Amino acid sequence: MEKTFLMVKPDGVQRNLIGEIVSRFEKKGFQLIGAKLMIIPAEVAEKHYAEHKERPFFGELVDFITSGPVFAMAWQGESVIATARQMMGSTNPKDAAPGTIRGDFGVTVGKNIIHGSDSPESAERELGIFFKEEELSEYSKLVNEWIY
Ligand code: DAT
Ligand code: MG
Repeated sequence: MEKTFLMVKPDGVQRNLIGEIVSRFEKKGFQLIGAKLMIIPAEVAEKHYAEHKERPFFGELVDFITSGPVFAMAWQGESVIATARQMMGSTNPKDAAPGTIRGDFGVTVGKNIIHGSDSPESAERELGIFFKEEELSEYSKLVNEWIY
């Protein structure tokens, strides 16, 4: 089953949106297989966002993501990578559709509430950065028979 890495950013944690965000993915039918509240060390943030190293906002992005605890999560489900991105909405909340997480709760691109892996390659890479193998729980849920 496909897995993805999702993370409530420091703004989402401070704004008490962890429960709301977890609830959306649970209600959708995806399965939580790992989670932790953590303050990201700067080196880990730089590694996570390495693809943006040359962008003018890189410094701000690293400062922001390390500015307070994040809620890092591993989720599992059919097409969870692409579907979670749709549920998050566009990167800039001003372009994100109502009903999406960024559309409902964000205002500016710098504080857009949630991160989600954008491809199978980045999901594998990011899950590897944030979780050890033994921190992910493989388990079956009876409700899956009513989803799949
Ligand atoms: P996404 O988070 O939707 O995958 P991304 O990978 O292009 O978007 O960028 C990573 C984060 O960097 C994004 O969530 C917010 C920040 N960011 C992106 N573009 C920005 C910009 N033009 N100015 C400031 N921050 C930006
Ligand atoms: Mg991205």
